[in-house]
Amino acid sequence: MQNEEHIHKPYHQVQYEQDEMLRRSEEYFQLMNERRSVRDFSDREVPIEVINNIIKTASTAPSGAHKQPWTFCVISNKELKHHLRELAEEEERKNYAGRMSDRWLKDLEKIGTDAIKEFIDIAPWIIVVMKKTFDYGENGQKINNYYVNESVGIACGFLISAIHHAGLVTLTHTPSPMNFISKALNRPDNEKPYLLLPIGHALETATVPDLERKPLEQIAIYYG
Ligand code: IYR
Repeated sequence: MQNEEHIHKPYHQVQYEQDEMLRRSEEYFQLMNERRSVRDFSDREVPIEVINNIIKTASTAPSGAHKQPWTFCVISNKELKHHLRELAEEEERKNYAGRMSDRWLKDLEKIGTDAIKEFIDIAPWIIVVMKKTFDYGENGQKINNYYVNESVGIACGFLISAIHHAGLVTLTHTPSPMNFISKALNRPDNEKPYLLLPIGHALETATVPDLERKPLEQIAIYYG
């Protein structure tokens, strides 16, 4: 649908023959299947240009009414990282010491997490993804956003795949509650913290839990 005010432009799809399509889909699966959430970070530097490209990739995600309701807070300052770590650990200590149910703690045993979040200090970059529940217009009026959780979740997926594609590692950290981040990063009241991701290189000695992914039969249903 289009009217004179909102002109559409031609779209040219990049298309492949079936065998090439199959090869590309297989190759991309193989790449993404190597992705792991990593907790053992090295402090090896990563150029800001790489981080910027990763963020630009995340912002290609579809969003409700193309509002792109996200802000990526990029942090490398050591003092600020340490401040965030201390605040995150304060909440996580309470989570592990009673706010999380026994069943939840049991489910996490195989992952081996605890309240210590050293990676926030060590990883060269922290990105905090903020969701914009609404926007402010030029005259300070509130402007609606739509499907904010879905939109920001999809953008985070793009972000994580771009990080992996660049040969870096990350971790989806959700210190809970996350309100402390808004104050620490001095963000306006229309933004709420969504996800914290340390980004960098894995330590040579890094380990990850020996987990398996569900096979296709368990995750897909086909309707002939
Ligand atoms: N936010 C806590 C606990 C935690 C929860 C889930 I669900 C995980 O998959 C991993 C951890 C933490 O970051 O330790």
